[in-house]
Amino acid sequence: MAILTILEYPDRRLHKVARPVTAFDDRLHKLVADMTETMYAANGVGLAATQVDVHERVVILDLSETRGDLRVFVNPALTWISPETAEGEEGCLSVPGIFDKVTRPAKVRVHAQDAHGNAFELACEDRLAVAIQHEIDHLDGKVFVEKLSLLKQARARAKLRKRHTEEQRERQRDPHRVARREPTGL
Ligand code: GNR
Ligand code: NI
Repeated sequence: MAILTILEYPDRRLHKVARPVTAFDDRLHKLVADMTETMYAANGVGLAATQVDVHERVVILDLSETRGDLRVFVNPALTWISPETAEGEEGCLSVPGIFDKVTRPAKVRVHAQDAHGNAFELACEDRLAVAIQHEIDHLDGKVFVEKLSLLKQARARAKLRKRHTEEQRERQRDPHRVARREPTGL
């Protein structure tokens, strides 16, 4: 297992559209294992392969308190979205330090495969509905800040660029320090 580097907005690679998975092999299982270790290390509730610069349709989620309820979604697709919407506060491991309200369909149904290729369908509401939509957006090259006003998007880019240059300076001073990481809640 390995902890992978999480891409941070603004980074063009976050806007690539991921390809469907066709082989449910050891390589896929290693990707899922590495993504799992990376998500837990970063205190995230979800992670899309896009965020670790792998442009394949793989998502993991763990919304449990105990971090012991991992769900793997390969080739996830929404098969139904509710007409009613809900507003929720979102954060993203690829947009550290930025949290804002996003409006999305309140309930969805998702069709996906597990790591062995077995198909399943899942009805999602509340935080699960928010999280799976957030992750499928990543696979389609979309980051939640793009749902905010253009002013907020510009502010987010400015804040993160500043943060990245500060981190670069800190690394020059101490090349061995580990990056700061905050939990992203949900
Ligand atoms: O850890 C995460 N928390 C979160 C909070 C509100 C809405 C969505 C999320 S997903 C995020 C992890 C992440 O960036 N996944 O892509
Ligand atoms: Ni995210």
